[in-house]
Formats: sequence, C-alpha cells, structure tokens
Amino acid sequence: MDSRTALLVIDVQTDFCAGGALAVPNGDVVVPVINALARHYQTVVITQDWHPADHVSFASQHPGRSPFETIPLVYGTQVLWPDHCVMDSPGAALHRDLHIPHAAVIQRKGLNRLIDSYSAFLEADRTTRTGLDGWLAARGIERVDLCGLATDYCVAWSAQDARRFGLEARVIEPACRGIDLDGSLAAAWQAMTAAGVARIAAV
Ligand code: VGL
Ligand code: ZN
Repeated sequence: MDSRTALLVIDVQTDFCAGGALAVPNGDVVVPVINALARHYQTVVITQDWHPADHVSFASQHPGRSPFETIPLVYGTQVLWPDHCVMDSPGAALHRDLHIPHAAVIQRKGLNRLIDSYSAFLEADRTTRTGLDGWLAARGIERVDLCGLATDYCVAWSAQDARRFGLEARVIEPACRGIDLDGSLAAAWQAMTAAGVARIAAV
C-alpha cells in the first residue's frame, strides 16, 4: 500500500467477540483477515473501546433500563449497551489472536464517563477530538482504510468522521462485522455512502 494510506483497525476486542459482553455475530472471523491485511500497510492504528465501569452508555447505570434500549442524553440519542470494554478488564483487551506488531498507535476512546465515543476521531458530543486527526496529518496520511468491529457503530462513525477531517475513507467489508440492531447495518452503509466513504472488498 502507498505510504499515504493508513489502516484503522477498529475495536477488535475480547468483549466484541464470541463469549464477550457485547459479542458481534462472527466477530472473531475478522481476526485472521485483519492480520493478513495489516501486512500491506506501513501505518496501522488500532482503536480500543475503553470505558470507566460507570460509563453513561451502560444500561446498568440507568435504573429500569435494559440493554439495546435508547435514551436521550444531552448530546443526542444514546443506545444503552451491556457493560463492555471496562478499562483494564479482560474483556477490553485486544483479541488475543490479533497480531499487528508494527501498529504505531493504540487509540483508546470512550474514557469520558459522560460521553460515548464510537468514532476514533470525535466523541459523541461531536466536538471533543481524540487527536487522531492531527496524528494522521502529521504523518502525511491522506486516506484511511477501515476494518474491524462493529461495521454499523464504531467502523461507520470513524469512517464518516475521517471524511469530515478531509481524509479519503474506504471500508474493507470482508474485514468487518456488524451488530445490526433494528436495521442499523443498512442505515450505516447508506450514511457512509452519502458521506463519500467507499465500500471495497479487497485492497
Ligand atoms: C461499539 C457499541 C458500543 C463498537 C462500541 O465498537 O462498535 N459498539 N461500544
Ligand atoms: Zn463502547
């Protein structure tokens, strides 16, 4: 791959795989696919969903609410999730078979108790930057290719925000899996396409 394209490996973590707290159907399947893919890139960024135990996105923090319901929060509608990716817990670890020794950065996100962050670039308030845009710009990166979990949440939000920061963005579909909550997968592809994100099968 040319040196101006980076690979973003989104949230390939124990909790999003089989047996995890928020398992994405067939999430594990992407691990060997991504290991092989990453060898084509000089610049690889891994993201890690990383929440405090009392995070606002956890249904457990909202008495009477259940996982997968939505609630209004100050920054907009929030899906309530099972407790997942609690910082430093085993479920928050990168998948044990993910092997990308040359990844330069692990970008954690979702650390603020009061704001979720599906995106690797911007928290759910749509204002607070993680700083990843600046890191990529400093490296001369002009395009990001995205893979990982989940297609319809963290991959989709990261891809659309990459466009917002002036990057080309391509989602490598066979290296992603979705949650698909109430049609969220189709909606995410529609939103990504509208934002100018390319949907590709291989690099
Ligand atoms: C994710 C739901 C909650 C994801 C993270 O990685 O797609 N989804 N937190
Ligand atoms: Zn999360």
